[in-house]
Amino acid sequence: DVIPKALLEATAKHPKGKDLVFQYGTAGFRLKANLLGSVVFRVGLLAALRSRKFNGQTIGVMITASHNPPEDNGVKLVDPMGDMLEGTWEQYATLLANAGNDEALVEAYEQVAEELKVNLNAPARVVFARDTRASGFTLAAALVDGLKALNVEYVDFKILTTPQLHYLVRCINTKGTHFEYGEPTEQGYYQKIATAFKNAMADKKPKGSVTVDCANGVGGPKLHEMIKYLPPGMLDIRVVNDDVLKPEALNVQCGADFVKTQQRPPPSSKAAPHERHASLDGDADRVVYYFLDRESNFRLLDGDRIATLAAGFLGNLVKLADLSDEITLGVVQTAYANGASTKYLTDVMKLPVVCTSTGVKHLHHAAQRFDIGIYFEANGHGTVLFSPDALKAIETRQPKSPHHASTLKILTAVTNLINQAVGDAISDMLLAEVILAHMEWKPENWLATYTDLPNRLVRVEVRDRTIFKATDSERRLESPKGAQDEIDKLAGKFCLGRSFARASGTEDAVRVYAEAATRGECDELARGVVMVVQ
Ligand code: 16G
Ligand code: ZN
Repeated sequence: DVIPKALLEATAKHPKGKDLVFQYGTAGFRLKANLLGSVVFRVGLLAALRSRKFNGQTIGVMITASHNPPEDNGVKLVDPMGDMLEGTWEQYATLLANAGNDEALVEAYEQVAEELKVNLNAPARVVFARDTRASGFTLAAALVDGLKALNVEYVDFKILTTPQLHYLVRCINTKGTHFEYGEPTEQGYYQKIATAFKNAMADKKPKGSVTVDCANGVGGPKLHEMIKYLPPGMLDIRVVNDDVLKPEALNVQCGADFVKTQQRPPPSSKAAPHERHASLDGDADRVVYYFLDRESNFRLLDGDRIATLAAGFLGNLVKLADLSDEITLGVVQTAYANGASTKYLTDVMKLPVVCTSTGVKHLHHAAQRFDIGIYFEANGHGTVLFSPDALKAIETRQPKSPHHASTLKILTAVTNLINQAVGDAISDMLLAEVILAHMEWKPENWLATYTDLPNRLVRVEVRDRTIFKATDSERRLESPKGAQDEIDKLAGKFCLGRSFARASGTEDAVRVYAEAATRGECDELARGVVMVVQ
C-alpha cells in the first residue's frame, strides 16, 4: 500500500518525544512548543480522515496557544461548519498523538480509519493558520508533512486570528448553498463585518474612543486591517499592545487573561477615568472591557457583562421587530458566571438561562437550542447564534412602518456582525460598541445594570486531579466522596455563598471558585473550599 509507506517516511521526520503523554483537551493540544512537532504532524492525519469522512468537506487546523505564554503552542481542529471538533473524535486525536513509534502510528491510523469507516479514496481538504508565535512556522511545516503524506489538498492561510480561520472554514463549506456564509478570504471577513458594523450602527455614532489591548498577539495586525474597512471617522479605535515583532511580549502583562485574572489594568495602560478599554487575548477569540471610575478604581466588564448587554439589546430589537412570538432568546453561561449576572438575566430580564460545563463547545451546543442563543464565558469567550428559523423570520418579516423597517435592518446587520462560527473578539468588540452607541451608554451605565458579587478563583495544586469528577455542569463534585457535602456546608454559612471545585481541562490543577455577599465572606469561603480540595 502506498499510503503506509509515505506515512512511515514522513513520520520518521517527526518522532514522538519519549515518555510524553498528550491529551486533546478543552481547546485541543497545548504544551511547550518544542514538544509539539509530532502532535501537529499527527493532527494533520486526523484532519485528513475527518475531511474524507465528510467526503472532502474542508477541515481547519489552527496552531495557537491562545493566552498561554510565548514559549507554548497548541493545535486544534475546526469542523466543517466552523465550530470546534465534534467531541467523539477527540479520543482519536489523543490516540494518534500517543502512538509510541512510527509503526505504531501507522497502525493507529489504520485502526482509526477502519473504526470510523473512512473511505480513504475520498478527497481530503484542509486549511490551516497560526497565530504570531515564533514556533508557528515550524509547526505548520510539520502539519504540511502530515497532509502531504496522505495526499490532502491544503491551503496555508499563514497568520490569522482563531475566529478568522473558523470563519473561512464555514465560508468554504457553505459556498454555493443556501447557508452561504461569506467570501472565503481574509478580505471577505473584513468586508462582511465592516459592512454589518456600519448598518448596525445605523444613524448612531459612538461617543469617545475605545482603546484595544491586543496582548501583543495576532489581534493587533488584524484589527489594524479591520479598521481600514470600517467607515472612516465612525469609531475612534486606538490599538495598543500590538507589537508582534517581539514574540516574547505575547500575553505578557497585558491582554484579556491578564486583566481578568489580575483584576487590574496592564502596567503599560495609560487609561484615564471613564474611557472605554477592551482587551483581547493572544489569538483574538476572547474580549473583556474595563474602565477606571471617577476614583480611578479598576472596573471590569467581563463576558457576563457582554452577555447581558447583548441579551438586553437583542431582546429589545426582537420585540420592536414584532418577532417575540416567533423567536426564542436564551443565554448560556458556565458555573463561573457571577451569580449576580444570572440573577439579573433571570429575574430582571426574564430570560431563560442555561448552565453548561466549561469550554466553548459545550456552550455553543446549548446555545443552538435557542433561536437566538447568547453564550459567553466570564473570561470573554463567546458569541451569539441565530437559528435558520430566526434568520428566515427576520428576513421575511414585512415592515409595517419606517421605524419597523429600520429595526429589521439593524437586526439583520447584527446577525452579520456576530461571528456565527465561534466567539470572535474583534466582532464581539464591534457588537459591544454598536450596542453602547444605541443605548447612549458610558461604561458606568453598563456597569450599573447590576452589581457583581465579590468572587475569588484559586488554582490548587493537587496530587492527582483526575480523582475530581464533576457533575451538574461542573457545579458539584461526585468524587472524591464527601467533598461536595463539605463544600455545601461551607457555602451555607455565608450570605449568597456559592462555591465549586473542578479539575482544570488545560492545566494540572484544580480550580476553586467562590462568591458571597461580601469580600471577606467570599475569601473565607474560598479558603475553606481550598482546604477541602487539598
Ligand atoms: C479552554 C477553553 C475555554 C475555557 C478554558 C478553561 C475553548 C476554545 N477554550 O481555554 O473556553 O474557559 O479552557 O480552562 O474552549 P480550565 O479548564 O483550565 O479552567
Ligand atoms: Zn484564545
